[in-house]
Amino acid sequence: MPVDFSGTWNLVCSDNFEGYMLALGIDFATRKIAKRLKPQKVIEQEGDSFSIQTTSAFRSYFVQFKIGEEFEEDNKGLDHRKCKSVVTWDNDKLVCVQTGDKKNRGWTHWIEGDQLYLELCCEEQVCTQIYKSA
Ligand code: VLZ
Repeated sequence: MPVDFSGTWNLVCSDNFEGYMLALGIDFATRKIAKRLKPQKVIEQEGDSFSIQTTSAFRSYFVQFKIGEEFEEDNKGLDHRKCKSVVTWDNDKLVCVQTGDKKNRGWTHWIEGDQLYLELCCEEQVCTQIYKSA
């Protein structure tokens, strides 16, 4: 039985989101607003199918995928760079590799205790976020 990420999750802490946004080339004004946000994630997991809705007061982002199936991401509302993404399991971690103009771009989700973790990577920057069940 794989881990179940399904649920509604609220951000409780975030480290180096600023560095991640800088690596993505997000402008100063947007970063200023974005770093204060407390996004909520609604994750739906059914077998190999996932959807992740990230909502905030400022911008929101939706992604849908199946494990092992490459899909195109537009990163609309974020940096708008298109990339080819694929999500796979690494033991109990959900690992997304986002291939495009930016090196080492991707994210990893895992659960520890009652917390949902998210590591966002771009180039040399790593942002770590922790979410708690709503
Ligand atoms: O999450 O890649 O859960 O897409 C934050 C919106 C969304 C705030 C960040 C506005 C998406 C920021 C992070 C404006 C620059 C992400 C994946 C993993 C699913």
